[in-house]
Amino acid sequence: MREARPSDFVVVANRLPVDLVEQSDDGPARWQRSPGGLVTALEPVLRSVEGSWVGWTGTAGVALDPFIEDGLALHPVPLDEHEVAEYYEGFANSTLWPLYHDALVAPTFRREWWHTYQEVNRRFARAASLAAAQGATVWVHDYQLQLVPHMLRKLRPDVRIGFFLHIPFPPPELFLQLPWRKAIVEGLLGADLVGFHLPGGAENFRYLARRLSGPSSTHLSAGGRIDLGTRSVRVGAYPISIDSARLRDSSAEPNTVMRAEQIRAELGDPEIFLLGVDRLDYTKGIELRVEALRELFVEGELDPEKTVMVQLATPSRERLEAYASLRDDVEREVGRINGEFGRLRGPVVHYIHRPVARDELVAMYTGADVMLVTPLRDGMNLVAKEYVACHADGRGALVLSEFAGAAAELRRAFLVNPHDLEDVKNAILSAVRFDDPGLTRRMRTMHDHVMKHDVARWARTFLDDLQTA
Ligand code: GDG
Repeated sequence: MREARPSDFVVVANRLPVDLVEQSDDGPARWQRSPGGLVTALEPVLRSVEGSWVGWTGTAGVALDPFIEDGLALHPVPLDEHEVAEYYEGFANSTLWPLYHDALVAPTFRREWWHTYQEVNRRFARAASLAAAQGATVWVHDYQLQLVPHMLRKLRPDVRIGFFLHIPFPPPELFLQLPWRKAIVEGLLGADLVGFHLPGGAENFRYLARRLSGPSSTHLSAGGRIDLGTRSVRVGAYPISIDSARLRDSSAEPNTVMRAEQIRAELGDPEIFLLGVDRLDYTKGIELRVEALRELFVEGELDPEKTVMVQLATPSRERLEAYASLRDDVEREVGRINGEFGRLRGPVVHYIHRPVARDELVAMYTGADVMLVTPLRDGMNLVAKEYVACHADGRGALVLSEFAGAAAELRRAFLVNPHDLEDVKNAILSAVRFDDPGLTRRMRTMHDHVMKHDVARWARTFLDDLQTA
């Protein structure tokens, strides 16, 4: 069995791609793979070069030596309770997350959170420097670790560093509110390549780098690179995607098709089956789609006897006040619509506040007539792409917010301004005109796009550009 020795390719992310299932004093720790898109995308690369992954286990107070799990070298970074509260729940999720999502909830600026964020980033940088072999490639992910590129470069000038941001990079007027804006920009400029989902994010970053990192030493060169004098940083847009073929194939499996039909029957065989799938987060616009549906019932535009919506709302960041109060709001709205329009045989909105198994999720995607994706701001939104991948036959329709990164690619969706309730209502009505042959054409065009632009292509493009950066 291989040991966790320095690797030529290292991924650094807040979380390891495994969850700690059980740890007792006398027995060994047991792990379960958490197969997110990132792991799937990077798995071939990680395996071909015996790569490593640096990240937190997800449990406070667990300190473990590097170990191999299912052929992957994992380097756990320990966090104690206090650090989880200040680095993760505090600076990452109560300062950066709201600030980067249009300040939908007021960001909180606290100096002690910032200090802990720096300390934890330093720990990740040190762990990455130990995991990386001479001249290795290190790919750092997301808003929790924006200082790591600079810190790692100081420790290990020999490695090649990529950074990818999974959430939007905000416009300057918002970013400039951040008391530690200069340090964050300099943190990112430690990378050789900084990637965003959209050209707009890359543009925002270039502007801020020029403004905050000193006009004398920093200027833009022709290729959109940021020239720092001694070296240059490449900046670009790399829209993330999903394992499209795998989803398409599982949606076509007989078991999935059967389960999709069964779900429909369990829902009372509605004529219209609408679906929402989100982490329960205030960026996702869950309440507004329930509100739109309620108004369509009130106005008689849709028949509650023939319409059912399922909303999966996976629990998320539950210890934060903004999330607890969002849960109250959503549950009030769901209670209200069901109070007004539900029947003894069942509600009009089935609200599920639990994670659902992957197979069950795919069956829901496959069976739903309309997918509602209405975030107020979203870096990409993989749910939109997952739904489209499950509809090779052209059935189904997607209502998609203009403010999701996915809208830049899925132009044939029913695009809506989620702040405009009438717009959302009209889009839902267009999406349920099942006799319109245009619906099939729209879905097929989007399906083809998602099949071609999958997550493997995303990873390859980023890593190729990093090699030549
Ligand atoms: C961030 C950015 C960007 C959800 N509920 C269940 C479940 N899911 C899966 C979905 C999807 C994933 O979770 C959610 O991904 P999204 O992209 O929609 O949203 P975020 O979690 O906010 O992700 C986002 C992404 O990073 C990648 O860069 O697109 O903009 O915010 O894959 O299927 N999966 C299962 N059960 C559930 O109940 N199994």
